Amino acid sequence: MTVIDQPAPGSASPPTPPERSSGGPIGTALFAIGVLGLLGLIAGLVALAFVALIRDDGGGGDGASGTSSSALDVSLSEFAIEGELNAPAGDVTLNIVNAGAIEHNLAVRELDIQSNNLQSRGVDTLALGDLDAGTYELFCSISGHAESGMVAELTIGEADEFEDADLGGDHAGLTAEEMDQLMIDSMLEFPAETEGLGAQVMEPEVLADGTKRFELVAEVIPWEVSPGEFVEAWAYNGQVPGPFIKVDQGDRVQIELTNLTPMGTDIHWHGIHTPNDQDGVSPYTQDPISTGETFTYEFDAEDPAIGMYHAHLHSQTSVINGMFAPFQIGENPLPYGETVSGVTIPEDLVPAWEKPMVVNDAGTIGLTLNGKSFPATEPLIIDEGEWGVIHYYNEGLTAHPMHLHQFPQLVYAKDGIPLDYPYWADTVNVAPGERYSVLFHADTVGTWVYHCHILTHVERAEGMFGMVTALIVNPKP
Ligand SMILES: [Cu+2]
Repeated sequence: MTVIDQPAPGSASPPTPPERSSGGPIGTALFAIGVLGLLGLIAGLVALAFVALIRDDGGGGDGASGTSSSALDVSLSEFAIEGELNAPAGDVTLNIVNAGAIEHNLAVRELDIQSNNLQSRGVDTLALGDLDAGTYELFCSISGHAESGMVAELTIGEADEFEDADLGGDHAGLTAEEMDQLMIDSMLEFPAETEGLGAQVMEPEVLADGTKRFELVAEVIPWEVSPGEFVEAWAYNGQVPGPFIKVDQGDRVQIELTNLTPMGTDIHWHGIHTPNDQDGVSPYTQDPISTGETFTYEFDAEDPAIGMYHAHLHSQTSVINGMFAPFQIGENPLPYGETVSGVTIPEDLVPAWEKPMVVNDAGTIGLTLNGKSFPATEPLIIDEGEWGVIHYYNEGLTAHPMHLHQFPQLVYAKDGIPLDYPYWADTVNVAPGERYSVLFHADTVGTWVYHCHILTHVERAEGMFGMVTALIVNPKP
């Protein structure tokens, strides 16, 4: 636990300080992130100590081998087998979850047994029986999956190797100090540059009759989700999230989609009023747009909306893999002049900026904010005293409680519909399909962590990742 005694950044050098290009505010951010990580680490170490106690109890503490019992969590995805792949000799059970988008299973070559075939999010338990020390090959037996990367080694050690602090997971054998360092190093990488930026506002072509025309191409592309980690994204115009389409109320809108993905598709305008034949739900309202085909949507942007667009056909593959984007009609009215829980929103408020925050948690994109995983997530930067507006959009499979340190968020619209009674919250839970619009007042200088509060969505043994960024409040210029 040497990290507790570490001086605050700036007052002394932390052990093996990484090179950094940014200065003071980031330092504060890192300290704040460090506190968050530290809390997680402490919780983790307490849990590990507890596990160690149970193991001592079960093993009798007399060095007897073969009496240990381990349950290991193993996760399947495209195309990897990850999780706890170490255990002492003894009875071993695998708790398997398919965290991927397509069907997988888990087989053990030396034992000639395998789990059921699991659909996405499916779970199974595989009892391996009493295992001797050695290595065992795990693989997915579905054709082509092992060759694509779904192979892993399960290491079973001598029972007494595990009597001391066992940090579990892929890091058995690392000391607590080494585990601290992994976490700290991962956090000091923020903010990291990656290729590609999603949700960029798209300029329309304006036709002679005033119609605003947008062209979209859906295709599978390499997408750098975190530094050096490229995934096969299903993207509109090479972006995840796809281009941000903004139009005015009363506009005639035309959107041409060319499908270069391997499966049929369509676009549903989520939260947008359209004629039924433009709702984008093949085969009910149109034929699927096959690979290589083009289809043009056209409708009047009647009502103000904070909406989204995404594929509807094969959504469990295409949407979670990246085919989602924000769509806005008109201006969204702020609660000007209203007093909410004692705080008055200025009559003449002009926010410094208004930003989309699209959350996802599945498919090839995984746990991300605007298509990027920490440390590649974009820091939000604002001057002291300014107000900011964030629109949340959930295109994933589970809810995310989005927690902004220091500044309460005024929830003033739900799914683009202004609330008669806005409310303040420091954590806003955003379920799949939902949008929340929030306003905050950046009245305190510093770098403030901003993250999903499901802690496994922001940390793993290797360090911080996923749904974390920071709000950087600079002193008034
Ligand atoms: Cu989350």
